Amino acid sequence: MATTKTDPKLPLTANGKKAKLYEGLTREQLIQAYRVIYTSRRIDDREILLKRQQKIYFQMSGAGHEGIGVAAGLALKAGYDWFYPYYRDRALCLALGVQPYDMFLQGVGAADDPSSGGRQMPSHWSYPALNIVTQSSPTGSQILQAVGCAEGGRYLARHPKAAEIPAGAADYRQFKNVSFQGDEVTYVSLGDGTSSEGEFWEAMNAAALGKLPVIFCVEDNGYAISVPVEVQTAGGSISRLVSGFPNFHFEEVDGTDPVASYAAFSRATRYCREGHGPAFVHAHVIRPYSHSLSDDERLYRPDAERERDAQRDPVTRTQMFLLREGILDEKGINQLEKEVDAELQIAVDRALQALPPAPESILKFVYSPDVDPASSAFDTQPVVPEVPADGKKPAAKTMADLITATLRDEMKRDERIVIFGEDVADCSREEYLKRKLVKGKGGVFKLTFGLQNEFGPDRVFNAPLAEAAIVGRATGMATRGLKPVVEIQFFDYIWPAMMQIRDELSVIRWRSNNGFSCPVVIRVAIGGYLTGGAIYHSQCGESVFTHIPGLRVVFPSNSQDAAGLLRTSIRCDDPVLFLEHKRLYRESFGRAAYPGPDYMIPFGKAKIVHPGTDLTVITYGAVVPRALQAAQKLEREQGVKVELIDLRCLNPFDWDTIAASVSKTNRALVAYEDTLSWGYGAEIAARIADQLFDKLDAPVRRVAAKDVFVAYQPILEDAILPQPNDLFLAMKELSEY
Ligand SMILES: Cc1ncc(C[n+]2csc(CCOP(=O)(O)OP(=O)(O)O)c2C)c(N)n1
Ligand SMILES: [Mg+2]
Repeated sequence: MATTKTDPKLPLTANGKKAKLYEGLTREQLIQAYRVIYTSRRIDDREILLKRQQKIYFQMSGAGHEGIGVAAGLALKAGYDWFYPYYRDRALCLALGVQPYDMFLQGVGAADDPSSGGRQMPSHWSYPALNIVTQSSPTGSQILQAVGCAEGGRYLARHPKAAEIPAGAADYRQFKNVSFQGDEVTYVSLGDGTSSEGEFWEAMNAAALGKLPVIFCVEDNGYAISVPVEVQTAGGSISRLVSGFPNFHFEEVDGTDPVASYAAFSRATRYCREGHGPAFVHAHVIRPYSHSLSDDERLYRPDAERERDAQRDPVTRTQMFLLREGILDEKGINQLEKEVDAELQIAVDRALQALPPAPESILKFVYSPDVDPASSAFDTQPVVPEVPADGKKPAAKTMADLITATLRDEMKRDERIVIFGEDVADCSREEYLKRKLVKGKGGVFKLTFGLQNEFGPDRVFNAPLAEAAIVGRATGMATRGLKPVVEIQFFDYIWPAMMQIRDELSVIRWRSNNGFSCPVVIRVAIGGYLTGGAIYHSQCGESVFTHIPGLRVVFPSNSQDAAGLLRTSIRCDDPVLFLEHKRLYRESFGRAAYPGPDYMIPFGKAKIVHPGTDLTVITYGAVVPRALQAAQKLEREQGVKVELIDLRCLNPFDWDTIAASVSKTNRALVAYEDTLSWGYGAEIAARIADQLFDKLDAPVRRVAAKDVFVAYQPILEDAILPQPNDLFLAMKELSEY
C-alpha cells in the first residue's frame, strides 16, 4: 500500500489532513495574533480620544510595535517567564493575558488599576500574576533589573532550598513566595534611542559574562522622540555595535511582520532556554503616531518618510497576510474587528465608572506593610559572653569584625543572601584559592574576607566595575525573593547607581501598589577624617538619601550597633542603605564583644551615649566620639552636663528621644560630618524649632563641615570637617546663651 509523505511538523486538522504552519504558528494562532494586534491599536485610538476628551490624563501608544510584541508574547510563557517590557509593549501585554479593561483602568488612574492603583502613568505595565514586573519612566532602567531577575532565577534553580521558608523564620521571607523554573527566560525591551544609555551596555556585559537567559529586544522605530537613529547610534545599527558580545544569539528582523518576528523570537527563546546564554533581537518597527500626544512628528519628519513607514503598518500587513493565505476572508476580518470594538466599548464604559484611589491611601506601601523594622520584634538582647577560664575579658571586636561576623551569621541562616560588589570576593580565580596559592582579598576594607571561601562563589562574587549594575542587578534579584547584600566600595562612587536607587529600588513597592518589592541591602563605606582621603574618598552626603521615600538609611557609630542594625537591615523587608564609616571600622572607640547571632536593634531607636541635663547634642557616625570628647571636656571644665544622642538610624529617626531630651535641657545642638547647608541636621533643627519652640531657651545650633569638598592636605581636611574643638566651642556657647 502506498504511503503519503507529509511534513511531520504539520499538525492534523479536524478532518485528518495536515495543516500548513507558518514558522510554527497555526492558523488559529495567527487569527489570535491579529486579534491582539488590532485590539492593541484600537486601545491606543480609544485612549487618544479619551485624552482629547480629558477623561484620561496621559497617553503613550504602542502603535507600529504590535508585530514584534505579539510574536514575543506567543513565543514566551506568561507567569513562567519574566517580563521587563517598556511603554510601547501594549501588544505583548495583551498577548500575555492583560485585559483591555485593566489598561483603561490605568488611563483613568483608578483605585483598581492592577498595575499601580492610579500611581503611575498608563503603559507602565505591572502584573504580578503574569510575571510582568513594574516599569518606570526613565528609559533603560529596567534592563539591569532584568539581568538580576535572570540571575535570581538561575540561583534559585541551583539552590532550591533557598526558596523554602524555614519554620519560624521571622523575617522578610515569610512574605515572599518564591517561584522559579529551571528553564525560564527573562524578556526585556527598549527603544533604539535607549540603547545609548550606559545601563544598557552594563546589562549586555553582565548578561554575556553570566551567560544569562535574557532576551534583549530592541524595538527600533528609527527615532527617539525627534532624534533619528544615525545620530543616536554610531553607524546607525545597534546590531552591528553589539555583534562582538560573546555568548549571545543575535536576530535582526522586520518587527512589523509577526510571523518573521515569531520565528526570530522562537530561535532566541530556544537558545536561552537551553542555557547557552542571552539573545538579542533587533526588531525594525515603525512609529505611526508621533512619539506621544505631546509630540508632532511633522515638525521633523517629512510626509514622504511617514508614508513609507505606513506601507509597513503591522495592522494592515497582518490583515493582508490573513486574506492572502485564506486564513480569514473579509467577512471574517470584519466580524473579528466588530467583536473587538464591542468588547472595548464595554471596557471603556466600565473603566470610566471606576472609582479613583482614596487620598488617604497615599502613604500606603512606601514601606513593607508586613514587617516593621522599628518594632519590638527587632529588639533583642546581646548574648553576654562567657568569661574565659583565664578570667580575662572577651576580646573587644572592631566594627569591621562585627560587620563581617554578622554577614557570616546571616549567610548561614539564610541561603537567599548573596553578596557582590567590587573586590568583595576572596579571589575570582577560584583555583588559586583551592590550591592555597593565595589567601584572598575580601573587599578593599576586608569586610567580606573569607566569605567566598566559606560559602562559595555562587553566593559571594565580584561584579564588574559598574555601580548602576550592582544596584540594578540586586534589585532584579530581590524582586525574585533573594536578599542581595551588595557593597558600594566608596560612598563617593555611589552616584552612577543613583538612578537605580532613587527611581527604582526605593519606589518599586509603592509604584506597583505592593505588587512587587525589592528589599536589597546596600553597604557603603562613607566618610572622612582619613588624612589623605581627599575629595573622592571622604565625602558624606546621607541627606541626599534620607530625602528618598521608601529607603531606610542607617549610620552606626560603634561595633555593637553596627552588628545589631545590619542584622535588622538584612531581615527586614525594605531596601536599606547601610552606611559604614571608614574611620570607625578599626577605631578603638566603640569596640564590643560579639553580641551573638540573633542580636538586633530596631530602626529609629536612638541611643543616649552620655546622659545630661543642660544641653542636648544630636549626632551620629564619626561625630559621636568627637562630640563625646567635647562633652566630657565641657563637663570637666565647666560642669555643663551634655546629653549626647547618637541617632544610629537616620530614616526612620527617633524623634521621641530627641523631643524628650530637648524638653528637659531646653537647648539643642545638631552635629554632623556632612556639609552644613541643606544637610541632615537642617531637618532635625527645623523640626525642633517647629515642634519644641515653647521648650527652647536658646536658638537651635548646628555644627557641620564647611560648605566645600574634603581636601587632601590634612591641614585643610581638619579645617573643613567638624573637630572636637569646634563641637566644644559650640556646646559651650550654647550652654551660656
Ligand atoms: C533617562 C531618561 N531620559 C529621557 C527621557 C525622556 N524620553 C522619554 S522617551 C524618550 C525617547 C526614547 O526613544 P527610544 O528609546 O527610541 O524609544 P521609542 O519611544 O522610540 O520607542 C525620551 C528621550 C526619559 N524618559 N528617561
Ligand atoms: Mg525609538
